[in-house]
Amino acid sequence: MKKILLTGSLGQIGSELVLRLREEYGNDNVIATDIRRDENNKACTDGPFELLDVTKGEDMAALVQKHRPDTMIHLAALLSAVCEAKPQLAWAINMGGLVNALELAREYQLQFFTPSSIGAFGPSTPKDLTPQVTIQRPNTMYGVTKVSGELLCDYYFKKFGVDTRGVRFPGLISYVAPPGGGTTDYAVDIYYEALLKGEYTSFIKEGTKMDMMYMPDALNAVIQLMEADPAKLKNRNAFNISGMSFAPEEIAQEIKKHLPSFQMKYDVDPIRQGIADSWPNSIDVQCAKDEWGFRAQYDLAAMTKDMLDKLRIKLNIQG
Ligand code: AKB
Repeated sequence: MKKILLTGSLGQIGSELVLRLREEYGNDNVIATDIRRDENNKACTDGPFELLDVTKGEDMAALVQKHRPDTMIHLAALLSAVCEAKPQLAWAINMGGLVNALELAREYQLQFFTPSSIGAFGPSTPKDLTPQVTIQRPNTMYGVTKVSGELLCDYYFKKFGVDTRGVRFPGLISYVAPPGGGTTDYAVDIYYEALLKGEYTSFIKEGTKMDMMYMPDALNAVIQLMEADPAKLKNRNAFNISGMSFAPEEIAQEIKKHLPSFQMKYDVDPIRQGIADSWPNSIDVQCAKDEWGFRAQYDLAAMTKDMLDKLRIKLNIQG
C-alpha cells in the first residue's frame, strides 16, 4: 500500500483507520471519502478528503482518476439492524457500492480490501469455534450482502486477478466513533452509560455470546493482512478474526470490577436479538493466524480497563 483511497471514512472503522494509515503512509497518501462532511472528524480535516456517494460509480471513478491510488479500502456499508429495517436500500448501498469499487479495482489494478462480518454466518452455521470454511446461509439482508460480497471478491481475484483481501469482523468496540445500527452496538453503549448513568439496559439478552474485538486490534489486522505476502494466503475473502467472545452479563461483570455499583438491566429488542441468535457464539481464527500472523492483543479485561480510562478523559469524568 502506497496511496490509499477509502470509502466510508467517517464511520466507526474509517474514523480511526484513516488516521492510523496516515501515520504509517503519510497524510497525502491517504484519501478519505464519505457521503457527508464532518469538520469535527480528523479523517475529514487532517488530510485529503472528498465527498462520495458509493452508489455513484462515475463519481467514484473520477476520484480514482484524480488521485491515482494503488489501493482501495471500501468500508461504506449499512450495519445489520439498519439492513433489516431497510433491506432494499441495504442491497443498493452494500452491493451497489461494492460492485462499483471492485470494477475500479479491476480497471486500475488496485489492491482491494473490504470487510465482511460474523453476519455472513447464519442459523445453520456451527455455533462454536465456527470454522473458516463452513455453512453460510444467513437469514438477514446484512448477511446476504456480506456472503455475496465475499463471493464477489473471490470471483474478482480468480477471474480478473484483482488482489482482493478481507476479514470477517466481529463486533468492534471503540471509544472514538460510535457504531451506527449494528447488533453488537450494546457492547459500546454499555461503557458510556456505565460512566454517565451507573446503569445500562441491554437490548441483547443474557447468555447471548458474540465475538468482539477492540478497535486497535482491528486496525492492526487490516494493515497486517494488506501487507501480507500474497503467496501465503490460501483464503482471501474473508478471514475469521476475533479478540474475545462474551455475553452481556460477562461484560457487565467486568465493568463492575471498576465501577462496583454498576447495574445491568434487560429490555430485549426482538429484531436485534433474532440477528444475534443467528450468529456464532465464537469463531475459529486459526487460518488468519497461520496465513498472515493475526494476533489480538486485547481480551475483555484489558479492553474494559482501556475503554473506561479513555472514556473518562473523553467525557471529562473525574475519578
Ligand atoms: C453489526 O452488529 O452489524 C456489526 C457486525 C458484527 O458486523 N457490528
